[in-house]
Amino acid sequence: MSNTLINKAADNIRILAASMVEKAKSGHPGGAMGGADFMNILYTEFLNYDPSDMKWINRDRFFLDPGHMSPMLYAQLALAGNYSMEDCANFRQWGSVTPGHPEVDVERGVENTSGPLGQGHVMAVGAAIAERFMVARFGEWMAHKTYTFISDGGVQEEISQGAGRLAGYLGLNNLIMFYDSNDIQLSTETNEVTVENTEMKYKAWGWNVMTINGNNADEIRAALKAAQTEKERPTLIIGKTIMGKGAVKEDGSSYERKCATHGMPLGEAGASFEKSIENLGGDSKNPFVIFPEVQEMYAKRREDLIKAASLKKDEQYKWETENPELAAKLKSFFSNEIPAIDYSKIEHKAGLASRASSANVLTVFAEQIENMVVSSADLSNSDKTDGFLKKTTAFKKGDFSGKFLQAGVSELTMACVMNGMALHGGIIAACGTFFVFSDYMKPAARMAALMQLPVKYIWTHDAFRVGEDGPTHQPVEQEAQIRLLEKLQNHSHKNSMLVLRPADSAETSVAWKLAMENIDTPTALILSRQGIKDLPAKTNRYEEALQANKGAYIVTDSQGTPDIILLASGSEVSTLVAGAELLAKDGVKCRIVSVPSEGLFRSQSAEYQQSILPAGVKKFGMTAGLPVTLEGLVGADGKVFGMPSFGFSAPAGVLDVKLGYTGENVYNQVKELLG
Ligand SMILES: Cc1ncc(C[n+]2csc(CCOP(=O)(O)OP(=O)(O)O)c2C)c(N)n1
Repeated sequence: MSNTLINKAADNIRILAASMVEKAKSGHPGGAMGGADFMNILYTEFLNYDPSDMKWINRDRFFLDPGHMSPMLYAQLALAGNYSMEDCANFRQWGSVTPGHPEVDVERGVENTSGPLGQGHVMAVGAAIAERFMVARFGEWMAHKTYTFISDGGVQEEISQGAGRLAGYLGLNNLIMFYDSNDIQLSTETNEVTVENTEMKYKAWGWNVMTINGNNADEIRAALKAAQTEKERPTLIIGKTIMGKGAVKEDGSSYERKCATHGMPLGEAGASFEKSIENLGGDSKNPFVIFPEVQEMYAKRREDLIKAASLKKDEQYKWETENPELAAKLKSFFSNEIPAIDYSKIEHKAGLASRASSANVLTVFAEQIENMVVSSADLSNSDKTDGFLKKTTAFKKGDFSGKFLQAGVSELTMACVMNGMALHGGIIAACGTFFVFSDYMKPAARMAALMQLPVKYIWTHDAFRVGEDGPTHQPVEQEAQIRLLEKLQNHSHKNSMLVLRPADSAETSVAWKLAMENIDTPTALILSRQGIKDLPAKTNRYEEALQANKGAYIVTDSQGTPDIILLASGSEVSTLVAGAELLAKDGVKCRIVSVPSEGLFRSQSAEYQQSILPAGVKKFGMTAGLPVTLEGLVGADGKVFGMPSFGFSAPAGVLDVKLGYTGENVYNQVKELLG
């Protein structure tokens, strides 16, 4: 293909990107202008997808890491026919399909939401793992590549360490990452913050690394070709690129390689917008244009892609006819079907820790759900995801026949990888660690919530009862923090996360049931380390625990109107039961309410909420988290007994007594409240 035309198309991307930012009066033109050459070659010569069926499961994936380079992606996808010139002109405007940072929109070719640097390329690692998982089950005909684009910021983010290590360890030769190395970042040049030899770093992790001129079409093409043939390792193409390529000042002199063009319109940054557009061959009065010859080239590419995809699909149909059972399985993997598990049949011994009852459920999942992948950040025997692992094997280079990912000690990487698997599709993704380390995962959990990905978090060791490990390991404020995502709505007007802290084994089975049924948002399960006395059952504890699907329900009730309603989540519910026994001896009528999810409870009808927590009856809440965790539910005339401080290192039983998490203290607190 003629490089004159190719370079003209890249200039077209530069023109559109710079014009979007100029018109919006905000955004990031410089990086986009430098990265345009790679994007253009990737989309015209390498990326396989079906423009007439953007959700085709076997498409190559492209994950952008630096979301601030959205103008580059939109301009690229505009050439490919997925955005109109009007869409480009409406960049960053209310209601436009071209938001400031890309928001997942597969129909238009946006595979992931990006913005927090570092996360995008880790999602690509997750997608690449998902692809290997599928190929291991259905065959090489399903193979596709996962491309990702990273910038200096993404390489500097700590999370890239986890992704680099994992992709190297797993030998993800299907992963090809382009590093837009323009040596410029937001407030400094890279040499003011690092002397790193990035090439050596990735080589040390087992990557295939090439360094090229990232603005040279032939070099990009050659590097991508070489990457296609790599059999053992993920590939990193370090493309040395020119920030603000093509930008000039009023007098026509170069305004390339300037920090200023990173994050503001060219005109504001010190360049001349008009002269730059003209320098790139555009019309500054009418810049939102695709050159006819570029349009023609992309139209041809579109046709070729549709033809190639149709041949691949023929291959798929042939395979489906020859393998009807596997074909049905493949369809079910990608259909978001809720696995048919009989949760009532899952047996738990009496008095289990909820992490242990979770392990019982996970064992059944491992046996019955073929497309569930569970991961742990090196705590599988503590967070009890080993209940799953013991029925399968962990992924390793060349062997993706199992269903477990040993993520190593890298919680944020793990959470991002799970997002990538969920985005790829075909996989039910779950991951575990200690609840206190949810802090390390929060940025990815937030992105899962924003992208509405049904990732499941298994957060164990839910309170100070981790005991001797001390305050570093004792979550206090974490529950209040994560429940804020239950209050934050996603763009589908639903709670952006479901957070469940089950009170005993039966409720843990139910919590897992709810988690699996929730295919619209992420779900967090907050589980205990210590054994919990099972809650009293009227007839069948599991059947009664099913009421957890309303977020809160009555575990035991008084005859007639209660004097007090006791409410809690998790293991504190059983402490309330002990307290209520003492109160009953004094004739105090108690209702006990388990609230595994305040968010879910508040989504119920006002009548239901009123029937469980009626106004006019005093309420006492107990939580091992901050009091604020329950304050919204007990109301102004109620009281919450919670943890007002960091925890302490001591045996769990001692802490219960010292900190007041006993039936006796429930008795005392309630007596005081009732006056
Ligand atoms: C986690 C995170 N921290 C900070 C930022 C703010 N930020 C956006 S772009 C940027 C600089 C990135 O530089 P580089 O990746 O080299 O992009 P370029 O200058 O080439 O456009 C920063 C600090 C962010 N988006 N994400």
